[in-house]
Amino acid sequence: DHKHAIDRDCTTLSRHVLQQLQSFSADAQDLSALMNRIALAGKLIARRLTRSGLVEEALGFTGDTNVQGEAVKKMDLYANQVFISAFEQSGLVCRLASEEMEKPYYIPENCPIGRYTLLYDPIDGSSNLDININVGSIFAVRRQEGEDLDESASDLLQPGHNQIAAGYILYGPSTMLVYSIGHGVHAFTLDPNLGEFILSQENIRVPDHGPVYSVNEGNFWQWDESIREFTRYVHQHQGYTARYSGALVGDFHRILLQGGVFLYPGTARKPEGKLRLLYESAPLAYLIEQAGGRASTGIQDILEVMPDEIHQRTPLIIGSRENVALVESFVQRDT
Ligand code: AHM
Ligand code: MG
Repeated sequence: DHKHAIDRDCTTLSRHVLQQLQSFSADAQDLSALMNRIALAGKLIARRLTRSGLVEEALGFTGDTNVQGEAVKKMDLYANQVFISAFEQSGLVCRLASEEMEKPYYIPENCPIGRYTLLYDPIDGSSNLDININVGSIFAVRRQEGEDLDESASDLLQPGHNQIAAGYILYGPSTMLVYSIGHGVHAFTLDPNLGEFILSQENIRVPDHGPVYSVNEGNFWQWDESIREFTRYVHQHQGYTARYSGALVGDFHRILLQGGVFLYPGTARKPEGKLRLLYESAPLAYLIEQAGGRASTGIQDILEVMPDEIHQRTPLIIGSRENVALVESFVQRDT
């Protein structure tokens, strides 16, 4: 009815954050403001993506390569800058670390009062940009420990358990923001008329088992024998189906909602796989655990991995508890 529809439309993201913390404490206000700024970044990126076929600056490469040696796209750069701009004059975030920046970026006017660090992958799945299919942004918030006066950011080298918020924005047929601040996982859909993220699914639980396995099987001969054995197993048993879009956020979103497993194992060329711990694997691991699922390297929980450096990579096996355990059983058989 009328009242119900109005109530639903009023459950905006910032209101939801406050509701969950049930307080007007400084922390609750901070987290609400943080999520609001992240949402703004998401809206700006979504706006540009919506028209990307028409705007010259939105497609193609810049001609530079990033720290990881990957060709930078114009959209990667734009999105990276949007997150920085969104946090200027916020007094919240002193530091941002992203896939596109070798070293963390400090916002001078927010330091040292900003008590939080934002870790993010501004555009994940960039190879999908030029063909107009799904991409995403991934983020995590950590409390800044100490003063970081020498700008070494060494306090960031902590396991994912230290995250206080994490989530992603999925730029698909609609734009969605999925987040957790340690009280379950919640999804919001951008209403383009309101320009607001409105609650669409609360307390998402990932099924204990799901049919989907999501992995780039083109790497088959690059994998360890244990992962080859796992894929042989799913080929030989009924009830599995393959889905892989080449963009982690979309592939993960499917698994969060419907169950199954996503994996990016190590390869002969990249023994740690491709995905980065601090701003790809750990935020999604935080979400999946909040939803009742699991994330593992094959031998260790992702949230327990102690990073050696900011851009560290890690093998990732993430999704439904039973599916993750099955992959682990193959990996651990060899050890
Ligand atoms: P990116 O952040 O440079 O876009 O790379 C990450 C992406 C993930 O979204 C996706 O899961 C993976 O790379 C796909 O890699 P591949 O093409 O090797 O299957
Ligand atoms: Mg990425």
